[in-house]
Amino acid sequence: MSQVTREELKVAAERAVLVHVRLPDSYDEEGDPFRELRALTATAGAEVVGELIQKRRKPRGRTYLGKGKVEELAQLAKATGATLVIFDNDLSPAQVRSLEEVVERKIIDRSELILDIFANRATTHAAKLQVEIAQLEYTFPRLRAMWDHLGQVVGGAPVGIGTRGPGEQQLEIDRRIVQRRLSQLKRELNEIQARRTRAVEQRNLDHFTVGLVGYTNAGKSTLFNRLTEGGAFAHGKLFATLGTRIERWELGGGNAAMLSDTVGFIRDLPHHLVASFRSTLEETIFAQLLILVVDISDPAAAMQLETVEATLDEIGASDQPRLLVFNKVDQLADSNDLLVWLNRHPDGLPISAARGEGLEELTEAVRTHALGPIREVTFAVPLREGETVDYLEKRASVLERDYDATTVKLRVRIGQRQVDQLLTRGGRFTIDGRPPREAMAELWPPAATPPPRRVPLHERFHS
Ligand SMILES: Nc1nc2c(ncn2[C@@H]2O[C@H](COP(=O)(O)OP(=O)(O)OP(=O)(O)O)[C@@H](O)[C@H]2O)c(=O)[nH]1
Ligand SMILES: [Mg+2]
Repeated sequence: MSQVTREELKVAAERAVLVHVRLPDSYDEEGDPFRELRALTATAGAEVVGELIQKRRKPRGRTYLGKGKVEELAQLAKATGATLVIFDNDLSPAQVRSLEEVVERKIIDRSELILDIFANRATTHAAKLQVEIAQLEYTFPRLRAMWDHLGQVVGGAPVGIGTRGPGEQQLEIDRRIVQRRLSQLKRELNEIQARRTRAVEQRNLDHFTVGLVGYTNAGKSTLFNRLTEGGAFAHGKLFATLGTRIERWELGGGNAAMLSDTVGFIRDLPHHLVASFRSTLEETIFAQLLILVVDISDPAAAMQLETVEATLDEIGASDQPRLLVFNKVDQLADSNDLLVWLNRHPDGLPISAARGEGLEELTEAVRTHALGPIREVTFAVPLREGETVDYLEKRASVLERDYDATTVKLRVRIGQRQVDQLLTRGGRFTIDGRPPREAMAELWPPAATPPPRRVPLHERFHS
């Protein structure tokens, strides 16, 4: 590719040909196999000038595509004035090199494209660190392959998709320096990670915590903003959110939860990216309740839900109760679609985050989770236990009050988790005339509500 100069690789000038190789086990997007890749390409800021598809039983070793198809690709790239070819499939560094030799264009794969988007979006120190690690591990070997035979490209850092971001100054330097840089970054990230783990554990003690999770573009940030007036960045582009935001969510009746919004998931999320984004994800996925947001107006919604569930399991967030939310019901092409979804998941809650519909039901469902099973009981509290009386008056619904000189008796409807909280705070009282633990064992028999399995976070992540 002797004629390519750095000037032609400018971001704004990036013109991309998309390639999709359909393998027997690859995800089959009905009708339009390029839909998601096109959206990712647009998010990265490139223009799609051509598309090429091939069905194969397995990838061809050296070039992934068949021999004839590679030629076809080279011609298509030339005819359309493409500067870049983006594969929907992941390529090995050797495949990138072989393809670039024939096609004479920069070749990147889906993982690199996603990394590039992350690199552009990263604003916080932690996010930049995480992206740089992933880039050094994934993109660097591929860039070396490319620059090796692009020997005439001189000076400065490479530009264009797949080469941008916080790691760009490092990409042209020696492998040994890269290794050193990597260990330094990882050390720094480990420190952040340990600090965050402690913060998450503390928050889970102090509050009821709820995490929003879902495929990218499902509407998590829009919902977050609705519920908390939180001001998260919501946008019709993929990966609008890269950091985690946490805000207070008023559940009514004096109860609140801490709600967090984080990075969206995507199918085939690059392995290195998942690894390095763990500490960001951790703030959300280890909340006491997860809200899974699905955009059911998306034709690929079923695959997206599957991806989210698989990713959660993979990263160790499989213990928390989950609440399924069907978002964007206002945008459904066919209202029967909602019935189909409800049929499959009778517990799913239909909402429209954009229009603010269904949010009361959602809040109610979360309140039920936060409070635990409700019972009607009589508390006897010494009057000097002002805090306990205060808590009951504000947080439980009081049905009757009966004061004498030293004690107040309150008939209340109260949730198991609230009584737990009172005990954790060291409150002294009786329930139905008995010591609280004894009364609780009967009111909420352990068999009916198994205690959540509590594996310390650092054991799940830092083993
Ligand atoms: N029609 C409709 N559009 C919605 C609804 N909720 C969100 N959107 C739109 O969907 C797009 C994505 O919304 P976000 O809230 O940014 O999605 P997200 O899940 O936070 O996305 P990431 O941060 O990329 O993971 C935006 O253009 C929103 O306006 C809804 O209920 N109905
Ligand atoms: Mg978001």
